[in-house]
Parts: sequence; structure tokens; C-alpha cells
Amino acid sequence: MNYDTMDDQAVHVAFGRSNLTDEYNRHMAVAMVSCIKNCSLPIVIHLFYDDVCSSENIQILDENITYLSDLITDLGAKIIFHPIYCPDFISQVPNIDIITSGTLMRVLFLDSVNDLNKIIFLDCDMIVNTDISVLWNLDLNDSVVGAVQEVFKPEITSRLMKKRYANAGIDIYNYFNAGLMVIDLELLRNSGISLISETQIFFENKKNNLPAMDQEIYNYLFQKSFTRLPEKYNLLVNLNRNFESDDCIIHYAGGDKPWDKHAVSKYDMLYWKYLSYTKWGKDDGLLYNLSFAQNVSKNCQLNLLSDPSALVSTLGLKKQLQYMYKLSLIFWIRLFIKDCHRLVMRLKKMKLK
Ligand SMILES: [Mn+2]
Repeated sequence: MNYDTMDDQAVHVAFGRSNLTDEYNRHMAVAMVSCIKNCSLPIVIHLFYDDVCSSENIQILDENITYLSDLITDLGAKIIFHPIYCPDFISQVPNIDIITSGTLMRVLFLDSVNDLNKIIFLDCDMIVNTDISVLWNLDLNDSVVGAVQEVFKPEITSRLMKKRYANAGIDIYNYFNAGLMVIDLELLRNSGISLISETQIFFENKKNNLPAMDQEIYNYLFQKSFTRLPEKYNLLVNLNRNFESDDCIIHYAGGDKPWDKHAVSKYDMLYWKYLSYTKWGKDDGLLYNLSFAQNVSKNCQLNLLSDPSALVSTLGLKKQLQYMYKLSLIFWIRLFIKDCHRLVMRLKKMKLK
């Protein structure tokens, strides 16, 4: 792999996918764009994906690679595609249909980046609404992994689950979310731990039906070499919608994804904001969701309006004017209602006199 001098100070960010031919490309592209738009250092994106592609999908794969490559390059960043060979045991992993081999790229990627000392792995259901270079430069205190602790509420955790975790050798009181991990690759290599064979052993020996597979392996292996990052670097918005700032990395983990429903919170709106920089931001069906969401969330309107270029490219000029017209209409109607109210009050006072 060739890096030029620019890459010496670059932030290296990674994503994993089982294939590059489904609609999750869109969500991943949005996450990538958000990352680049807010990063004050050069950025290199590593995309690890399952090398197997059916012959009828080869053309789609090529088109998608070209599109992603153009998108990222146009934004001034660099993207490196890493097709990954998945060992046979991966297809035997419990629930592999649901978690997909994309999630397991976190344990398969290491040999593809031999000349890299650090990487930040991100889920595709995340928005980086902060400068990720600050996170990149945080000290990990000689830990292999930097991650945000997941609040595992013992009172709602069933006995059975507690037992499963205990049997798997995982401490639920020191448990991190693997949606974002800063990984010290040098320390990882020096530790002598082979991620792939450890993963295989984990699945073969502990057929334990634990829910989030890659997360379980990473917790199992690195709980004792993990540094807690501030919550803002992996904000689980479906659990905490009252976080005071949107200067953070949003993670739509769990059921509610902004693209599944009409977005209502300021966090959901950020997805639409960054979508506008992609080709999907010109899709009418998606725009319906966006305009609905704009009517729902005022805060988010302000976010979008603070970046008019995003709005123009999303709505088009005509739609943007219609939108401004609606906003001003609401303003005048409000003013009218206020005046009526004042008039009524005056009349009441006159009556009293
Ligand atoms: Mn996730």
C-alpha cells in the first residue's frame, strides 16, 4: 500500500461492510461525508469489505466503488478499498445473517494495514458531527482500545444474560460499545493476540448466543486494555436524547434509525444534512422525509439554514424558495395572532373601565 507524505499526519478512519451492493452504502457514505466535512486534518478512509461478490452484482460493485471514490476524492480526502477474504468459520458464526460479515471486519482487517499504527473504526449508522482529529490525538494511556463505556443497567439485565456474559468471561460493568473504537495497532500487534484465531475460538468454545458479536469479542479480549472515552465520541442517541450539545459523534444504535421513520430530533436531522452532499440527497422520496422533518424540528431547521449550500443542493433553488415562503408565512400569521390577542386585551380593559 502506498501512502504519500500527506498521509503521515492523516487521520485513518475505517468502515466495514459485508458487500458494497446494497442500500447501506448510502448510510455509510453519509457517515464518511460527515467525518470529512468536520475534520481539520487530512483524512484517509479505509473500507474493508467481503471479497466475495456474485457475478450479477459485479457491475453494481464497480459502479459503487467508482461513485464512493469520486465522492470522497471530491471532498478532498482519500479512500482505500480493502477487499477482505473471509475464513470459512465466519459463515458458521451464530446470527451471521443478521450481524453480517461487515461487522466482523473489525477482527479480519489487521493484515491489510501492516504499515499503520492507529485506526478509528466506525459503524455505518453514525454521524461524525465533530472534529475527529481531536479524538485521533487523544492519549489512549497505553491501552489497545479507546471506546465509550456502554451503560449496562444491571437492574434491567436479566439473570440469564448476566450468566451468559459471566460464562463468556465478560464483565458487564466494564463493557464498551464497539460502534466506535480507536485501536492502537502497534500495541495490538505487540500483544501477540491473533484477532482471527481468537474470534474462531470464541465462537467455537462459547456458543453462548450473546447479542452483539464483534462487540463481545472486543470486550472479551480488551476489557483489561481499554480506555474510557468521553460519551460525546459515541453518543447512543436512542438511549440518551437529552445530551446538551450536538458537537459529538452520533450513533443510531438500536431500533430507531433516522432513515426508517420521519426524523424528529436534532440528531436525526444531521443525517439528512450530510446526505445532501451525496447523490441520494437529490432523491425526491428522501426529500419528502427531509421536508417533513424540517417542519417538525425547529432546532434542526436552524442547523440546516446555517449551512445554506447544503440546503440548496438538497432542495434545489425552487424548493428552497418555497420553503422560505412557508417559513415567512408562518411568521406573519404568528404576528397577526399576537395583534389580535393585544386587541382583545385592550377591549377587555375598556369594558372594565
Ligand atoms: Mn451501530
